[in-house]
Amino acid sequence: MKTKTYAGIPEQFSKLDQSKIVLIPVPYDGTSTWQKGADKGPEAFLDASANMELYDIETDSEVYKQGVFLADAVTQNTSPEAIVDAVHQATKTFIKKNKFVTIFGGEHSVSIGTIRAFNDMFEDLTVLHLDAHADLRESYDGSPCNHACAVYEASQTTNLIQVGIRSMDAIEKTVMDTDKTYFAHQMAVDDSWVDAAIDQMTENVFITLDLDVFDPSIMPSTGTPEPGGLLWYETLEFLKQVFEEKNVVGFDIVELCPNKAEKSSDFLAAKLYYKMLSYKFKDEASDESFESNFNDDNKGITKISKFNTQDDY
Ligand SMILES: [Mn+2]
Repeated sequence: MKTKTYAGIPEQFSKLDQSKIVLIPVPYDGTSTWQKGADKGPEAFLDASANMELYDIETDSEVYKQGVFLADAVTQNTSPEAIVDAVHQATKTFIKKNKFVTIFGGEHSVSIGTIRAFNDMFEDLTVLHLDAHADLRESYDGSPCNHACAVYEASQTTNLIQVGIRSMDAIEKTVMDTDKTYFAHQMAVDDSWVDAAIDQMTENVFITLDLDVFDPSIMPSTGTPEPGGLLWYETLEFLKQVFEEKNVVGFDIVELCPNKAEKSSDFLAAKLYYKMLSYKFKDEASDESFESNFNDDNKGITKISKFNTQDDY
């Protein structure tokens, strides 16, 4: 897959050393239960990204100039446990290099590994989970590393906030914290969820975004589309506010299940990824260096991670 730079950006912005951003593709679809194809997600996403304008009107920025390193894809697929482990290690490796680490799946079980890595590295982590599905099963189909279990571990180890939920099993009620869950049917009639959710976040926020959180009218190409999802601008408004008010430490986007006859979903995913980067770096001129979260413990609580630069990995 790694035959080109992310979005076709010039080589000078794609080298690991100079890049503030790392993108890890994870083409994995081992545990999906209905429509297969999320393993083709990263390729379709990269393809669409290469056909996207790189100037963002809203933020008046060209975030690719911060540097985006396209990492080798994580292709381990011998078992659900093995992929989670490989994603955990790859994610952690790049966080330790002081990069802003992003991951594109693949199905949602890969997020068990990404969340574990960020939770290892950042104090007091909030996981903001956008999804149609609660994904809170402790195990499913014989494995705790199934896509239906994507945020069970996060529910036990982090401050988990769930947004857009409209499908779950009754058993998941025993795990769910309903005070920190924003159901789609309530969000549709009352927009107070935006501020309420942000108020519940700690400073360090990791975002895990399952593309099926969007309404199938704008995002049909997912493994398990559910009616009644979020639309484009309300999602961007929410995300922009999170990036402005919190220290977003990284994010993953999962569950693009591409369909050759329907390219707009691929493009939505590409644009969403680029928007999130644009929000993250909108205040940084391209020649300034990325202020890492690790180097300067005196900057205040927002910039402290558990990571000690003296540690050998
Ligand atoms: Mn989902």
